[in-house]
Amino acid sequence: MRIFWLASCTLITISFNSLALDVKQRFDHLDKDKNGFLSVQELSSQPHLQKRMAQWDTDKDQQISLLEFKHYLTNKS
Ligand SMILES: [Ca+2]
Ligand SMILES: [Ca+2]
Repeated sequence: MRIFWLASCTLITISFNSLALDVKQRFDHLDKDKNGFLSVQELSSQPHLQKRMAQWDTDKDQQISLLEFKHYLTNKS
């Protein structure tokens, strides 16, 4: 039973890590000037996010940070 529990924990950790990696890869791909933030221009290939930027730009710096991007990917409906 304990082994089963450990195995599921490991699986959850692995899938969580791959999701995090996927987010980072997508973010880096969009961050053309590699400044660590996505500007409105850089979001031109993501019209859905670009349109809702005000909603996801929670610190209102007019850019999407990795954290904000992650929130968008995990919460968008
Ligand atoms: Ca950028
Ligand atoms: Ca922001």
